[in-house]
Amino acid sequence: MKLFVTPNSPYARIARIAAIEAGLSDRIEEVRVVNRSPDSPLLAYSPVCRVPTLVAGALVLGESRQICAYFDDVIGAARCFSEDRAADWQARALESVVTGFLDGVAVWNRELRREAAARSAFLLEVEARRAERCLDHLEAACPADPAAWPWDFTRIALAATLGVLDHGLPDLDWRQGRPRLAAWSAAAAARPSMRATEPEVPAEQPPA
Ligand SMILES: N[C@@H](CCC(=O)N[C@@H](CS)C(=O)NCC(=O)O)C(=O)O
Repeated sequence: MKLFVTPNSPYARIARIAAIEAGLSDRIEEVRVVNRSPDSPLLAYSPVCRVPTLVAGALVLGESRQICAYFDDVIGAARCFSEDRAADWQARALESVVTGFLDGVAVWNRELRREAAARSAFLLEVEARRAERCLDHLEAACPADPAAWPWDFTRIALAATLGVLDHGLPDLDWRQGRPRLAAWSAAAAARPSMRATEPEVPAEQPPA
């Protein structure tokens, strides 16, 4: 299998973490691409041309969530989604907060990487407020014991999102007043899969 990634994409990081946690590293060739490059090798597979994209034989699968589900359901190697999840709407509700948080942070981070004159102050304000609301919601949902949260798609996506804040928006003191989330994040960051996928590009360079 080929997994198309960039080193700095939080979405690609979700799939990379899930692959490592599932013990699939030996079966997956990570192909690094440059987003929006007119000669990206990913264009040969996907008209969408975003990372992550998984190529497994004739299957070309985009979307981090779909790729994690493939590792669970088809490869049978991951536990990104619990088996009784079908009826667990509270779990789905939390997942939807996390993925919305990630989408907002990705927009915010991308906007900050534009030249100062091209940035939209309105967009930056909207995303800053969305992030603060999501962080407060997640602090309230976070258990006192970090180990009480399973390491699943929702939590992997949350860890990747907090990684963007730490890497791309280092002046945002998101841990202030959020001790549970801070403790959970510290525990998550220590996992080998998290350490192996830390963003590599310095924050001042354009995101990949
Ligand atoms: N919903 C998608 C989002 C993927 C995404 O937006 N990836 C970005 C990198 S962070 C990308 O490939 N952008 C390239 C482009 O838009 O051309 C997922 O969960 O995988």
